Amino acid sequence: MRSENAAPILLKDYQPTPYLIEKVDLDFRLNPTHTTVRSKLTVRRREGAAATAAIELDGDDLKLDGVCVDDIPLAEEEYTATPDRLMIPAPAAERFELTIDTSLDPSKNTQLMGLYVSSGTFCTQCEAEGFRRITYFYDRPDVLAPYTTRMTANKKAYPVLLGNGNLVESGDVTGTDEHYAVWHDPHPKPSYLFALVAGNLAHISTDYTTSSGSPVKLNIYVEHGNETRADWAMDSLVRSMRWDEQVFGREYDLDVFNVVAISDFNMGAMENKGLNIFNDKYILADPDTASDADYAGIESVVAHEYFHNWTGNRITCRDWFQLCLKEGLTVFRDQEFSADERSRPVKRIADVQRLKAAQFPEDGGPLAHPVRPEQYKEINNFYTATIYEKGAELVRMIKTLLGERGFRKGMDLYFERHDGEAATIEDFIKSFEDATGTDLRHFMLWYSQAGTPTVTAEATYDAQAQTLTLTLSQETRPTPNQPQKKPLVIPIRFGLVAANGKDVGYSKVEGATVNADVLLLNEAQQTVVFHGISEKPVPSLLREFSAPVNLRSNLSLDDQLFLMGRDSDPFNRWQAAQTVATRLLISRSRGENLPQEASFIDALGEIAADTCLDTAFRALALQLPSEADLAREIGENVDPDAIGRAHEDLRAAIGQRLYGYLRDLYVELAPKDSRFDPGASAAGVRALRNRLLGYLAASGEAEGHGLVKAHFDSANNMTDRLSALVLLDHLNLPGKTEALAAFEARHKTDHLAMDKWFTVQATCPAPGTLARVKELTNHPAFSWTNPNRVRSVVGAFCAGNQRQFNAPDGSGYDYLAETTLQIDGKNPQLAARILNSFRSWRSLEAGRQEKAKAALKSILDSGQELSTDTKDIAERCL
Ligand code: 0A1
Ligand code: ZN
Repeated sequence: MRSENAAPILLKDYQPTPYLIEKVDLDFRLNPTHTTVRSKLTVRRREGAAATAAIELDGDDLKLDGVCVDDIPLAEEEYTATPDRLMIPAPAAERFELTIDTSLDPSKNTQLMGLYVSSGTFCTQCEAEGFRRITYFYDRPDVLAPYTTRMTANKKAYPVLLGNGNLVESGDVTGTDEHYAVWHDPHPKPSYLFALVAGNLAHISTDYTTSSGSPVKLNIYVEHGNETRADWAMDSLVRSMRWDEQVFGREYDLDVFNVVAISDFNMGAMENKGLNIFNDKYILADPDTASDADYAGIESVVAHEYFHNWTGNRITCRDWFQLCLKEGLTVFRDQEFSADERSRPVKRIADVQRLKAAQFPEDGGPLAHPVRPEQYKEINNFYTATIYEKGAELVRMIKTLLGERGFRKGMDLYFERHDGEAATIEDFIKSFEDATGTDLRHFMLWYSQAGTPTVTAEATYDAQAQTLTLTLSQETRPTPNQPQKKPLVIPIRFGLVAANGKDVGYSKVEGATVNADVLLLNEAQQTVVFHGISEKPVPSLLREFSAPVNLRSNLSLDDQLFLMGRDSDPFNRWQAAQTVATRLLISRSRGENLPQEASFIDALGEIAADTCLDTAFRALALQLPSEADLAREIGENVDPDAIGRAHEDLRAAIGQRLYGYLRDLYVELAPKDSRFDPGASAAGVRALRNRLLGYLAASGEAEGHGLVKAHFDSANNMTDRLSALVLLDHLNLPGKTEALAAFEARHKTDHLAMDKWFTVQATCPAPGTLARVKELTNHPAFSWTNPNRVRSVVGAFCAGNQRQFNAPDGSGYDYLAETTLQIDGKNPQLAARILNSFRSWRSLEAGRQEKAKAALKSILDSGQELSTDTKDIAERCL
């Protein structure tokens, strides 16, 4: 485990390596407890580098068995080796072959970085710095080389041997029970994209032909018996490949594309060249075990990893500070893919919900950092919502600023210029500037300035002058290391909505640049006047959520109710409903009821029944902001119990006022036959029906409670079964115990379904949940070494249970501190990630703040040696 007290790594210190690696040849002899690796590197001194320059390679926990230069073993005094460094002072030749032998014990690798064993299968994870746990190397993204990988393993135990690139040779090792395979990847790549897999796996295959006619074999490898559960992932892969050809003009570039599902994985999936490795959660699906959210998640993660082939692999990052270059861009691409495959407004709402739930709190707390950070202590801690989701928002804003055609021209130029290179954000932005002749210098500030801007808008209408004046201002609060903030370029998509719901035109505008329906706010304060407006409109601002900002406006609740019913932009209809609900809920949490509540509930009823709207959209519009959303909106002195009560009360009020109406709609929407269709429109109907059921359950009506149990008992798919189970458990409805037992009995051998059963219980808002969480960690299906299990119990409790994690006695905080310490010794990445649940502690009321702070301190003061990952998060949180 890395646990050094190192100084931070700084962007401004970037230096290229003095040597280049022209070619990498790896030879693995795979054995679970003793694997040997021979790495032969063709090394050349970089032009201009001093002849005296040492070659200094990275390692992590390595055991060196020998080093040769041009096949001659080096004597011990000719190099220095520690587990984390290999240094050869000034090699005499300009070009030479360096051979390094290391040996590993993959069975003991609990960090799941480097080479490890998951359910008997050898697999690797090298991003960001895992390759150095296999062999000494320049383990950094700007050192690119073609790789050849040879693997030898027992044929019976490991019949499948996979590597990057194309298979060039395979066969039996005569006279032994072993076989071998040689894979060659001709595309130069950095070490973080290296991968191998060896195991006894089943697979499904499809033949794909690229738009220019090249045949590609697509394979998805899973554990035996799971083959049919990979069909949806394969379908998603084929659609992603076609979409990237059509929308970005990007084709696949090898003879084979392999995907492997693994059950022990720290993250979602990994884009290794030609050999993507996935957390099995993002591959396996069938109606009985996967919810609609899982189907959508698989589609987007499969697409994401595939899209990395161009944005990440063909063009990679110069250094890890540029991580958003591949991640923000690839998230943007996968979001656009899902928007095209499903409903664009629904996808946009879901993405914004995720951004606000995950990124806004990060940007507003002690872990805030720029989309392109300037320093880090532990790169693993920078795979964040800011790099990914806010990074995607920046790409989306570039598209909004340049328009569809300008954006595509810029992307084409970026691919043309930088293919085969390790690039920077400057290179990316320059491609757009050069392709369109636009100056994006001011836009660069979005990459370097952390924090979520708050945009304030005040509208006043002058009937006599027929003008609408918008007074706009922006402010970004200080974040760690950035006390002073500058005004950003903020594209605000807008419309001025007349009483009939149509956007009104205007004759001219003063005070801001407006291109079509996009207004540019680029100063701290701007007064914008629209002329020639004959009736008082209601401004609909930030349509489609055109910038990642908090918008505050002087629109009344009645104006918001109007937009909720009439805006032509579906995103802002949803947003208006959220804004009204937020105000009602916050008032309720302070013991006041606003008079607009009844109108709001009636407006929800209208949306519920409006068949002109997409069903998935109706389901989203009927969803109240979460308890966490409300805590974020309140921002300080937060009392999660008061928020929880307000939430429960408003749900009950909606259920009661609309009971008969929603029940009839619920009955009307019942599926006509029992066939399961995972497509977006059938999923939309399920989402709406389950939302209605939620209100019927919250109403307190005995009939509603009965419907929930019947819904559970008759469910023929996971979405319906799980929705009903959540209601039974969280509202403590009759039938809860039987339902939990029935679910467990049905799914006890399926770890992904059991994760849902764990999470339902861990997120129950009732007192007693922490005790239940502790019990669940002793359940036979639970394991402390599997990240999915830990996240489904501990992670779900800490990140998804506002009331019980934040229990006023501090018990939730103490539990998180203890479990972090317990996990840290085995899997630092996992420990650090769950510790992120402390990131908003400063916004709580004083009593809870004190308890949270003490728990955080207890981690640093425990006397236990901490990983760099956990120490970094704990220190920054404090
Ligand atoms: N590049 C991957 C994310 C990823 C990062 C680090 C990992 O190490 C455990 C694994 C995966 C992606 O964006 O999908
Ligand atoms: Zn990614």
